[in-house]
Amino acid sequence: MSAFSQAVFVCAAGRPAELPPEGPPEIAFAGRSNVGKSSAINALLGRRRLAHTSKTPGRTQTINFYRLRGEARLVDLPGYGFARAPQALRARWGGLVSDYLRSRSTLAAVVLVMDARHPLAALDEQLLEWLGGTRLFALLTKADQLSRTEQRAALERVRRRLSERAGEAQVRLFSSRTGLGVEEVRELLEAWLQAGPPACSRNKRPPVKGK
Ligand SMILES: Nc1nc2c(ncn2[C@@H]2O[C@H](COP(=O)(O)OP(=O)(O)OP(=O)(O)O)[C@@H](O)[C@H]2O)c(=O)[nH]1
Ligand SMILES: [Mg+2]
Repeated sequence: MSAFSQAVFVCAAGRPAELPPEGPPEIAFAGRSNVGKSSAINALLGRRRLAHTSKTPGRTQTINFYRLRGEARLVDLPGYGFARAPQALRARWGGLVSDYLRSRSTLAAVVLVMDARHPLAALDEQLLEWLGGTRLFALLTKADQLSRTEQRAALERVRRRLSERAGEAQVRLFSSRTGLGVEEVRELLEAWLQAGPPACSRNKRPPVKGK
């Protein structure tokens, strides 16, 4: 049976003090607001509404932890770049997310979720740079909105960009709506979880600008 079946919600952290203790390996889903992070988690877990989703950007406001079979966790992060959120809120989410990504020693990989129609936006590039050699999975969501030709072009563009960085990386087209990529992404993430955090890539990250 897949590690992704029968997942359960563990907790939501709105402040660093509310994060659950480090333990099992974690895979965190990061990306701009509204790209489909929470929807991707639901699709991978085979659940419709375990993670809350919304048409309006800024739905996920806490770091939400889901436990898989065998203890590993998927982690749903608040999105970045939500321009209409008040400055104070944006600063709080940004701080919470960057602290988590920077300091979590049990982080096995980051899934960078991007809209396949416009991947590698400025904030995605910033995150990429900042993550250094962290093991990375680029998920090009909403691929159902693109033609085959456009899908191939997006995939190629992101693949080329990721080949320039240090650290292991994968990229796949994905659709929470049609199920495109779901099974394959599950299998690859499961393999990464079994492998645990890579030995030294976490040390390669440069300090965060402005912190
Ligand atoms: N067409 C299409 N729409 C999608 C897909 N995935 C998500 N959506 C839609 O995109 C919107 C945002 O989805 P969410 O999963 O809430 O996005 P999020 O990245 O978690 O957003 P925040 O929590 O605000 O950062 C919703 O209206 C979803 O129905 C997809 O694969 N295809
Ligand atoms: Mg969300």
